[in-house]
Amino acid sequence: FTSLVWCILDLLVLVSFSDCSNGMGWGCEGGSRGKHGSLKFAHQLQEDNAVGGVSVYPGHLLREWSLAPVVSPIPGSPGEMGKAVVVPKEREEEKKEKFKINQFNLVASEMISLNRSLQDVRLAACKTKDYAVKLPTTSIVIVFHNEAWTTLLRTIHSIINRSPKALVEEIILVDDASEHAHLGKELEDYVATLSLPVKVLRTGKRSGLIRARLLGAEQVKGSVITFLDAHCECTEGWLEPLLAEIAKNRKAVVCPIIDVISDENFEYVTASDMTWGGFNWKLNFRWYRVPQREMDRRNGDRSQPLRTPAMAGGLFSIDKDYFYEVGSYDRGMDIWGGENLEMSFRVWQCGGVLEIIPCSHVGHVFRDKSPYTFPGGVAKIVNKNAARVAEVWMDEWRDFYYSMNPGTVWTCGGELLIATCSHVGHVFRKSTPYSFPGGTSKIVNHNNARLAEVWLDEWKDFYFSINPGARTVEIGDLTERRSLRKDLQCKSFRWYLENIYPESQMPLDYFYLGEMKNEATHNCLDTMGRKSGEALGLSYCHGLGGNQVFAYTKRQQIMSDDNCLDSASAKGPVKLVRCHGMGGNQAWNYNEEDRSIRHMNTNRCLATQNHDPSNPVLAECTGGPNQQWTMESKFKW
Ligand code: LR7
Ligand code: MN
Repeated sequence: FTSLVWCILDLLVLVSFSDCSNGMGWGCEGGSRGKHGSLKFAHQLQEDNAVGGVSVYPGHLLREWSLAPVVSPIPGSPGEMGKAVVVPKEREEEKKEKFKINQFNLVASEMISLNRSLQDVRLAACKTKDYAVKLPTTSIVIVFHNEAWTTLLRTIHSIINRSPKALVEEIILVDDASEHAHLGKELEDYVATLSLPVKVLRTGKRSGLIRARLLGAEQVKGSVITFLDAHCECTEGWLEPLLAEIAKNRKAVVCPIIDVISDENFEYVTASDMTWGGFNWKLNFRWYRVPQREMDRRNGDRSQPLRTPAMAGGLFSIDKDYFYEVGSYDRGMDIWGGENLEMSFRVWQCGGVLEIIPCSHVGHVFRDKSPYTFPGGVAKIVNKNAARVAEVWMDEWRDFYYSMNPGTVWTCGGELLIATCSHVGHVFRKSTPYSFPGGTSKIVNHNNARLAEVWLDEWKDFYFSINPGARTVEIGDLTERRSLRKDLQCKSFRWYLENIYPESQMPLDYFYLGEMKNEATHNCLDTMGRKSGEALGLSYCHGLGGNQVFAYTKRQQIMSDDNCLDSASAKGPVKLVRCHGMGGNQAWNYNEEDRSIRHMNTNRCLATQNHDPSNPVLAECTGGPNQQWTMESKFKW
């Protein structure tokens, strides 16, 4: 199911390393750890227990700390300084075979030292920042299911090697019913030899990452909980700025910049500090460019905490008491997905702050597919989690989610496959302006069933479960989460959109959400699953939502997910282009009287053409049926 778009990377602007030299070089776990701190930071040790002169964090354990030593490269060892690993040709077959186990290059990972060195990827301004001498301690919770030995242990070693020892209370590993022998007693024996306390908890039966994290959190002794995925590498100075921010504001939920460890060769590639977290109508977490207003708020200082509308989910620190105060996690969520947006909305709507701390960098192995099973089916699980987010936190904007997800969301897994098979769609598009003897839906369902049978393999079940709509997905009891929202007197989703995420892909005010049907052809506007920059389509109205759902917004956009109808000239073509929210080529006016959709810039109307009914165009406004559009929702959602 590549269509799950595991961790969507396309907007993550990657920047290359600046040329940094590794000044201080000593000390890995098992090596000599003789020296603490550096002269540069020595003055901090004289400072008082204060951040910015104000005493903070009453009632919490505050620890003095000194810098971790820098990890020096091991001569001749592959992947040092975060470089890409080349697997020898003779191991090519083995590499391919082993890739399937974890959906990353396991052979490469095994070639790299568990203590490998990395570049110091921080902005210059980060290296000279003062953090309070006294910071809260943290326990680091890592949940895993069938994680590879080397990636898990490299995560642990990178914590030990690069964190001030006094600040890490313990590492808590939560094994979520892994089936790999090395994660059993061998792991317990190994971690017992490490210089930090490492606890191994076991869920016993597969409970998913959300409930596994809740189990780990229960055992936390530190003042702060830090969650990490099980395939990370922490870089120099990663921890101090996270804890320092929480010391300033205990309701700050803070994430590092998540750098990319390549799933192909384990190269460490720095991510941009100009992206933040958002989401689309399908409730997929996505990276978007940080808007100017947030740069301005920080006075252009890129080393300052970046307020982000949403977080990726896997890597963050949160005050332990605040974690529970703000509702920990939704226990009703299974396996994977949803919890990241749920926590994002909850934190913002209930009075907290969600930030990316640009001085903290942690690498994460991003992969295209998930390696493990989703008992009960991916679609069912991910939909259930997303629906719980939508139901509890999103108020009327939940309709955007439902409109994009007729049936089951990741039938969008199915939907992507349908797009792949769009040559089947082509047959329909060419036969358009005729009636459908026997009824449109009967024919369409029949054909779609054939499509599913032929192309979707075991995923055809997703298609067949599509009716009667996403609302029937089993989402479980929500009483508890709803009363949490009420008890905490959380703000509305409108407030969140207005104040935290005005750039959101969900319009603040809109007149209409549904299909847009043409009078002459009886066809509906359809994205055909196309991407930004491609042409808008038109096809039979299937009434299932998804690609045929458009919003007509108060800002005069006609949008589908994060794309808007856009025409750069009077001649067209009418394209789907990433919404920019600035009017211009994307401003349209719908006239309820004559039902025309007028392009403001060119004063021409959206029209269908007889000779090419699947491609709507701009034409001189005539008021004819080919320019009449009905906005009337017929969806089942
Ligand atoms: O059933 C499970 N039990 C588990 O313990 C399934 C997963 N897990 C573990 C797994 O071994 C891993 O350590 O949970 C962790 C996260 O699973 P991944 O690595 O398969 O997820 P991901 O990195 O693809 O997904 C991102 O979104 C998830 C949504 O539920 C979680 O929030 C992940 O933590 C999150 N990862 C990150 O934020 C890293 C950056 C990725 C991006 C964008
Ligand atoms: Mn991960």
